[in-house]
Amino acid sequence: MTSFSLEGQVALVTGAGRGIGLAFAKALAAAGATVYINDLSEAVAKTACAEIAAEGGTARPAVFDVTDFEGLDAQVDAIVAEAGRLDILMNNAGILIRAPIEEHAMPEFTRVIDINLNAVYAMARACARPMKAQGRGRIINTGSVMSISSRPGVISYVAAKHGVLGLTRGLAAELGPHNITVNAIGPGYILTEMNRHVLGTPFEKTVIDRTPMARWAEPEELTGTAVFLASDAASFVTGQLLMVDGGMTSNSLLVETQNLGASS
Ligand code: NAP
Ligand code: GCO
Repeated sequence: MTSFSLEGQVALVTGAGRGIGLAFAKALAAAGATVYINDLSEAVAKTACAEIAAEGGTARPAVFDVTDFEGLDAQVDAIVAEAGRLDILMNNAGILIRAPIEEHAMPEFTRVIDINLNAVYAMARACARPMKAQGRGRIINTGSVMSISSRPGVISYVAAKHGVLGLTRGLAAELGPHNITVNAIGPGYILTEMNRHVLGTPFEKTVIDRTPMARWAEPEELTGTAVFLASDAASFVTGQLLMVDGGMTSNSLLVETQNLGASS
């Protein structure tokens, strides 16, 4: 069995009905895990399960709102009762609101923080229980370039994703003695529903100009990092944020201009 194999393991991916979460779920299933697909919609979750089954994988729906904080223990217990274990949690569910601060009132700010940060903690806390009993676990949080940088118009998202980095480090410290690793993946700009509204606007090229690889990425380009962190190959990796951003956060200038002066 290769150290990248997830055979015999059980994973829960939140927000896995589409986009990055669905790509994560498909990759974990392809590596051998039984994957529980969390989404708000039963129909969406079941469709995702059918797609994974069609690819030869095993997936089950897990329909709940990650902000139902009081109900999460029961949701996790139901998965463990059915599957017998829970090895991997991918905290992926998230939303984004793009608005200037004047239009970014507390209800909007709080909703983003609840889903993108508070639910990450609540899910980790609920899943750490069976992982501690098993003596092993993997928690992988979806961060962002906005975990270590910012831009105008997404203030609640920036706050939440910076918080995800802190949670990742804090949970790694708390859970390391229990052989539970906690890491985050920091995607760059990915072609999903979350960004549908900005594609075809000048913002699309703005991103390209600041990305050394000069393009947006597909969700599937994040999945190798997810399988690595979930597998035994990453048994001593914890508390880390792995950026998968085409070089954006390691680059300070507009790509189209940063080569100027190279010949001097
Ligand atoms: P997406 O296509 O909008 O998918 C978000 C998923 O989260 C959907 O399946 C959605 O369910 C689910 N979700 C939202 N609120 C939920 C809740 N309260 N309970 C359970 N599920 C909930 O977005 P995405 O681009 O795949 O983003 C996934 C994650 O990656 C997010 O954490 C996002 O911040 C992060 N990220 C995205 C990018 C990017 O460029 N796209 C870059 C960096 C990080 P429904 O389908 O039912 O709405
Ligand atoms: C935005 C984008 C980003 C990406 C992602 C970048 O409007 O700036 O949606 O926030 O979703 O988080 O890593």
